[in-house]
Amino acid sequence: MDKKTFYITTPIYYPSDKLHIGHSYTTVAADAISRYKRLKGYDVMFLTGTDEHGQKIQRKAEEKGISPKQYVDQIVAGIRELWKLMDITNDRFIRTTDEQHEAAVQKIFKKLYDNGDIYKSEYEGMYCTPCESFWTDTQLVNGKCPDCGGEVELMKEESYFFKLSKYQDRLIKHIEENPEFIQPVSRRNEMLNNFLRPGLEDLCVSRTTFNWGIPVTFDEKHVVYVWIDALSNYITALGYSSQDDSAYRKYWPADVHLVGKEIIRFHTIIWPAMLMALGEPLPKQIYGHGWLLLDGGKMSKSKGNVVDPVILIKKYGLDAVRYFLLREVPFGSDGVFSNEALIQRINADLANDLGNLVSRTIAMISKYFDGKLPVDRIEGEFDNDLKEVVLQLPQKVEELMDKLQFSTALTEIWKAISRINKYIDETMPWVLAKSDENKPRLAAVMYNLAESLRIISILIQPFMPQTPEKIWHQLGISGMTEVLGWESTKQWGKYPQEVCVNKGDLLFPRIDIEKEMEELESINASAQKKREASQTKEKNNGSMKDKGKDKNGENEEGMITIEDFAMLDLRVVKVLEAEKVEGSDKLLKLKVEMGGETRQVVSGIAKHYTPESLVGKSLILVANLKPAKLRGIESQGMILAADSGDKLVLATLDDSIDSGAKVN
Ligand code: ME8
Repeated sequence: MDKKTFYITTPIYYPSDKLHIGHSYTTVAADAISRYKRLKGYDVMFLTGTDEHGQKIQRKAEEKGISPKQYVDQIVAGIRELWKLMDITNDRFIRTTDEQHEAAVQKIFKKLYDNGDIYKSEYEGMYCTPCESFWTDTQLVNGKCPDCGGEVELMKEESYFFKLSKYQDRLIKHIEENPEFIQPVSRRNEMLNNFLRPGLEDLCVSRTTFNWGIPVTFDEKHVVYVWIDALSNYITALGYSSQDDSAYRKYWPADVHLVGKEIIRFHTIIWPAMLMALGEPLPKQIYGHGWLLLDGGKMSKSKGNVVDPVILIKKYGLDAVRYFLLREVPFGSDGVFSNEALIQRINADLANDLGNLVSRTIAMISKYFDGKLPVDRIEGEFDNDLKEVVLQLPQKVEELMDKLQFSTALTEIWKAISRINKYIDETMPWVLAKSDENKPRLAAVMYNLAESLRIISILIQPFMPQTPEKIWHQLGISGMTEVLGWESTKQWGKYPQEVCVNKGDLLFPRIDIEKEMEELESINASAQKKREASQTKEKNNGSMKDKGKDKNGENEEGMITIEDFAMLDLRVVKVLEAEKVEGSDKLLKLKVEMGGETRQVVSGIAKHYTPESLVGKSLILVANLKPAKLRGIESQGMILAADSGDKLVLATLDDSIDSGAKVN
């Protein structure tokens, strides 16, 4: 019989080199569910990826003087590294710059157009670029974006529109008839009351003021609105509308789209309406989780606590970080992240409750029985109660995992761990060990502890991918698949007779909280310094981003060596021609002469210099900068300028030096 399938997605991430622990929240949760479903025997498809188009990315790349593709490539590589470090078991990683995705989005757009669900008109209204969202005047809060509180811009342009309003009634009906469709319930009510019932307006789904996006095939000056592009990933990743759509046929509709609460609106209104228009089935559930906040508000790498996932994992281990994320906050609600809370959880739950239980059990079996339990065992008081608690656990965990209640599932597991610890106090093995007569009873107590740990170690696998194997090694059952399957947790007595335990390292060493907080503070202070140094450096010279690193890739306080500097080929150039770049108020296209050679350079100086004022000027060019395309125009180098606040002045030279001369 074919296995049952389970398709789960995270949102696709905006490329950001400042990923903090909050960003990993959705992905770690999706990973826990995927692991759980695989353990239950499902054929799982777990999708994540990156959302790489849009004006925001184009602007960032322009600021850095590189092409958008160059910009996203380096960041996406970092995101993939992070997921590897976090042991994320995604089956697919989609990039919206993948050719297959782009082609499929073009087909989707065309199909919607051909069916009359997309039409051409003119857009005039407010747009928030950081959120890539359109807002009506009534939705703005004090004239600002209601999501991020940032400035919005007035946009007026010829655009294509999607007939979102046409789907309003069908959407309301679907949401009302399918209580599981939007979870948790509070988000469902919010969507119905705040957005759907007041009425939907048609959605502007193309842009002409920038070009870093997927072109509309039948009207090439338009690019597809990023959210139409991004949402489509959930089906294009499965081969929708491509030659091989077998994965689509196998896994769609998705079982769960896991998303942060701020983007639930896109997923529960725009996305289902698009699918209705395409005539495709709707996902079974969209789950909007809460945010991890810092005391002072939304998380950011530059505020008080150390929130860099790489540092946290290096210091405390992956499983501790994952445990914290999934345990600390009930899934669905907001919660506060702090380094102190993380350390307290590690000390109390991991070092004390679980870690101690494992090391005490192994130490006692080693001491009293030389590592191997005898067959001769006598059951006694407390045993039945312990077994009952441990054996009821798998079903409780399953019920909670099926509802994505990670935190409660872990709470239940830790309740059982407390019960097991209490069993040691009740049975007092150290007293039993005093007389040989009690050996069979002592053996039973030890067996029950080992067996309880076998069951616990299997159940924590979805949350903590590394610890179970360590426990199995210590229990002497590593690799014994017949006693390590998920279903084997429902049966008592599977811990094998013939094995020998192995003493191992402490699973979670206790942390001295005061010392640790001091260390974290100093890490934070030096990270802040580095950030400031690199911001200044980036501002002065966008292309220097990766230079100045020592052998370990670390930046020594933003310093570079003379060899690093010598890598730059700085040359005097003379401006021959200058003109504005169409559609951009920032960029100028220059033709410059460099010792007999001519070069074309695109430079972000249009707000500070008129094209005419530049002709004849001697400037400095970074001549060996890899060519990049800005607004589709190749730039062969970068002109040096100084900026301070709103002011920008080009580095100019007098005419006494020939063009082509080297600047040292
Ligand atoms: O929204 N706490 O991408 P994104 C919890 N590209 N979750 C957080 C968080 C925090 N402090 N910060 C971020 C996008 N997240 C779009 C999605 S999908 C078709 C397009 C979560 O990189 C956030 O809620 O801004 C979201 O689920 C994920 O990180 C990616 O956010």
